[in-house]
Amino acid sequence: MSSMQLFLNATSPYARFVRVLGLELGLEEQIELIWVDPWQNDPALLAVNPAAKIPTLRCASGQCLSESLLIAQYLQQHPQATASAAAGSEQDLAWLGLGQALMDAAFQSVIHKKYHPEAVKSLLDQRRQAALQRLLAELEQQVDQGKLAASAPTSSLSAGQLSLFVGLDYLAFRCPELDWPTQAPQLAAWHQSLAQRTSLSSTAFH
Ligand SMILES: N[C@@H](CCC(=O)N[C@@H](CS)C(=O)NCC(=O)O)C(=O)O
Repeated sequence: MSSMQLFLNATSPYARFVRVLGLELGLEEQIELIWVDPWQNDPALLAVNPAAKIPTLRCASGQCLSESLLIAQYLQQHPQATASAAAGSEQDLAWLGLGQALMDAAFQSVIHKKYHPEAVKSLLDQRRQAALQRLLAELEQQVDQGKLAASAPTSSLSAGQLSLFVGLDYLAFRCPELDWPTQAPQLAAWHQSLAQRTSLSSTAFH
């Protein structure tokens, strides 16, 4: 029986990252998925998170956790987690930060455009676009230098690598006009090499 509940929707990069990490940690049976709409003040979500944000994780104790990176830390320390996706190296923390930054820049510009179409050319929007360009350039360089390398389908991926994959996938999903694979072809090859992994293919955005 599931001991935890993950509140999520099908389009949040933060929620998908947590869900994928749970799968990679072998916690699938422990996590019940509760689908909610965070933009509609869903009562089920408000009952576990006054900020009405996903992801939110209700632990077996009833304690409710928010913020994807904190939930990730909790899952990695879960007694039933397999050690494989455990993180904590400096490199992995750095990737987690870059993955979160990709999600933040993409999500904020998308949501801003949706709710304030008149402000699309705002200074904030320009800053997010510039950040996305620099993030892509940095990651392309990391692949070029062999820091970020394709791994065998059976080998474990770190939380940071999962976060990068999800952030890039979100960028392709919500900002197709950016065509990031053309701008960062080696990074695109790295991304493509992971796409068939079950935890990633079974959680694709829709
Ligand atoms: N920093 C948070 C971001 C979570 C977040 O912004 N989630 C969005 C969905 S992608 C949300 O629930 N938004 C609802 C709202 O802001 O009212 C995390 O890492 O979990």
